Amino acid sequence: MDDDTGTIPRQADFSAWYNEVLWRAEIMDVRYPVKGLYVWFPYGFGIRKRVYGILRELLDRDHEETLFPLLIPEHEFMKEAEHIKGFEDEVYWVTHGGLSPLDMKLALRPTSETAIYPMYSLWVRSHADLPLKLYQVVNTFRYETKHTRPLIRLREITSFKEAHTVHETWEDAAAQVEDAVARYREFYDRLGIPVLVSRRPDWDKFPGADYTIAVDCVMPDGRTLQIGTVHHLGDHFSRTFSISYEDREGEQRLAHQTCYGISERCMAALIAVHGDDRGLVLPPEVAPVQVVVVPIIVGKRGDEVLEASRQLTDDLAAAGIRVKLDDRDLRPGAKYYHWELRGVPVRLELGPRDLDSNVSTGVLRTGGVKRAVPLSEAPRSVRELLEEVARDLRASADARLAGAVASASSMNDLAQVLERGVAIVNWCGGQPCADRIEEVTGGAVLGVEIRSDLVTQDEGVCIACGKPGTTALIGRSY
Ligand code: A5A
Ligand code: ZN
Repeated sequence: MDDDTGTIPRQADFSAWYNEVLWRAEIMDVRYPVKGLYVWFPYGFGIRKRVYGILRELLDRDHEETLFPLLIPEHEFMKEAEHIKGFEDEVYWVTHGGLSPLDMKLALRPTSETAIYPMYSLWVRSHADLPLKLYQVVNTFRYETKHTRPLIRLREITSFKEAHTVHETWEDAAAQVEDAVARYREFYDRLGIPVLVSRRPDWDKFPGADYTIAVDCVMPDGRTLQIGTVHHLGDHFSRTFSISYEDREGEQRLAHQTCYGISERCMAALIAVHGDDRGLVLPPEVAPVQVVVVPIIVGKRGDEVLEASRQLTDDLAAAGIRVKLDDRDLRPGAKYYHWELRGVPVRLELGPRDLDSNVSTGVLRTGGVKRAVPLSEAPRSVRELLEEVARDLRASADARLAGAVASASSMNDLAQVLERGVAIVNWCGGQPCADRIEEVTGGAVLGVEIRSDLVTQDEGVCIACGKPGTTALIGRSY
């Protein structure tokens, strides 16, 4: 991969920055010859593996992982009317086996409700089987017609984590929705990504849901990205797919369901929210390389420096830190650039002068002063530096989000706020007003019942019609 030095200004042109970083930091190769399909480079996949490790860890507390088929028979896919309406123009169909037309068309799953629920109908018998909480991490296919972008809008989503739960009552399912939202919040906390949570307007909810709670983040250009959704499915699907259970009194009852999903958009958020003009900046927990050791070999003491660098690398590795010794025959500056681009949280430089003081010089990817790392207790000292990077990352992401959210009380205000972020307005809840807001300002109603410390919920008049309204979040979204 080419490794020219030079910065990539993020603020000036976020889209250009994003594409450049995906390529140069070896996250995705966009040259695959099918639109909307992209290839993971091993380095990008190494980050993904750790990010999804966190997601699995959080879900494994009380869910079980499973795996359902990719192909869904047409007659199952076509059962739930709203669901079909929502997805029919996005489905890829398999129509042939070799040269023979299939007698039953098969859908490539755009999501797996209609693959999973016929089986749930067989599995759920009694209240003792509930709650049922399963998830899978799979590829799904959506024939997206909007502009496709790596990790953001894909036609093959490669990392679709979808959970599907079954409960006795509507209230139990509602409680599961809250639980899932809390779990997603925790997931994004671990990645240092601050989020805005809100309830989507009815016309924007998942096809076949009672309501949808969405998790959004704000990208550096001020546009929002939906990075997770949690749906209360009520009994829409349990009616259609006959998912019922015998209650404690021996009565047959319809079950209530939820589902919730996160895709590799979480990787897009990770890259975009933390990155800077030098490239990626990775939270230590998900960095494939947490520390790079760079020997500064000048003059006669090269062997000595190299030997000490090897020892330092071994000590850190033995303590379970993901460390790499960069002993390539390159200028130190070129090595710094290489690892900064790839987001490595801590760099340790070791030269003759460091050696004389029995230290290595620690440099944080998030900036700030250099720190002396005593060679005699390097693992402890480096762990502190890694924690500092995680704290720095979170603090600057929080500050940027706070700077991107502002209230607006007129359409003019709103248009201005939307130029650099998201707006808090009062809105009557009517679709005509949402449409007008979009026409005039380009911003869409993201949601109501916003859950964020940055937003206080109150009553006021609708920004579009002047009738009574409640707090709503407006944004331009990806
Ligand atoms: N069965 C439920 C979980 C479902 O499909 N929900 S969803 O349609 O809202 O998708 C879940 C999440 O996947 C979305 O919140 C969004 O973050 C992500 N997503 C949806 N379409 C995507 C696409 N084409 N490319 C990348 N991510 C996508
Ligand atoms: Zn209104």
